[in-house]
Amino acid sequence: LNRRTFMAAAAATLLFSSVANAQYKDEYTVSTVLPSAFPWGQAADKWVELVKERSEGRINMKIYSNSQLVSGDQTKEFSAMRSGLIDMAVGSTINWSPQVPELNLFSLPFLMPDNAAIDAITRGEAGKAVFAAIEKRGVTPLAWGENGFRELSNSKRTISQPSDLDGLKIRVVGSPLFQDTFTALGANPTQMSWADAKPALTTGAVDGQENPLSVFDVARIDQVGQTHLTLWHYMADPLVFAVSNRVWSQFSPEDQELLKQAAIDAGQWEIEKSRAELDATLAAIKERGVEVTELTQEQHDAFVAATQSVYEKWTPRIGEDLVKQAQKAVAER
Ligand code: X2X
Repeated sequence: LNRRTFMAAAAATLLFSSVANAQYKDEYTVSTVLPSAFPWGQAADKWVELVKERSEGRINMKIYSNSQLVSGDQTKEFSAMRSGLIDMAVGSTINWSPQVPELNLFSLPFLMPDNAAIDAITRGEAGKAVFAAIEKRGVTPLAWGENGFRELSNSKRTISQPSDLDGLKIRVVGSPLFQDTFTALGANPTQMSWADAKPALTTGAVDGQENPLSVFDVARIDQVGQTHLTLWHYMADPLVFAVSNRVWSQFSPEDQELLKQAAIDAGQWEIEKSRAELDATLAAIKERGVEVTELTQEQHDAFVAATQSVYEKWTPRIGEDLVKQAQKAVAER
């Protein structure tokens, strides 16, 4: 061996061994808001299980639910992942929207009338643009899941038109967009974490809340006086399976692919499962005596008209092109 060949071989060996021995953590943290009793938690469980199986135990992930890694403040989850405090998460677009304004897209009232509309956005160009926006802010998105269409409940009265919301105190989630939606409808919105929501409903500090039927059902929201439920399908929050960029770059390309495919499979599984369970969930809720209101077309249109100001204010923040792209995808679904 001449000297030059030797040096090249040594460098190659060094490079190879540094990749092959890349120090993986014994365990990766996965943050969720909702635990295993909910479809959301089950999505994370499935991801962890598939990764463990397919990596033959090389990659281990541990779920920390109830936003415990961010002391219950779900709106801090994205920042914690970006800074590497959390390795991975299955998170709601709502909770990450304070850091990724593009995620407010899904919260625009009545943008997505049905499941096909959600899919048209997430599986199309708009979905890609949203993923690019997440990535740009330090987190690698891998796949979509679903929390579900968020329906409105309250302890006071039947809600079938915007004026029925007049003065009602409604607990809302993370993004200021929700303040605007409920203010436009004449309600009195209060932003609080999921951890604080049930106590606030119990004491009557708030009159109402909005969440998917699966959450209403499993969390037994009917037991804290929420006896009126309006199926208005005003928005749905997709879930995103994601990894902190700091952690992502430490995985070999093969393991990145493994993590991604497992997330795609877990997401698909969870989306199908939670959609399939919806009818039974609604039946169970009715069985418990909750008054369920469905809107006529005319009533629905009144809610759409009453929330137009949200589009005017938020379209520039989300991005004009992205909103148009999404609306086109929905129209052509
Ligand atoms: O806080 C909520 O309402 C929940 C559980 O649905 C979310 O994290 C968006």
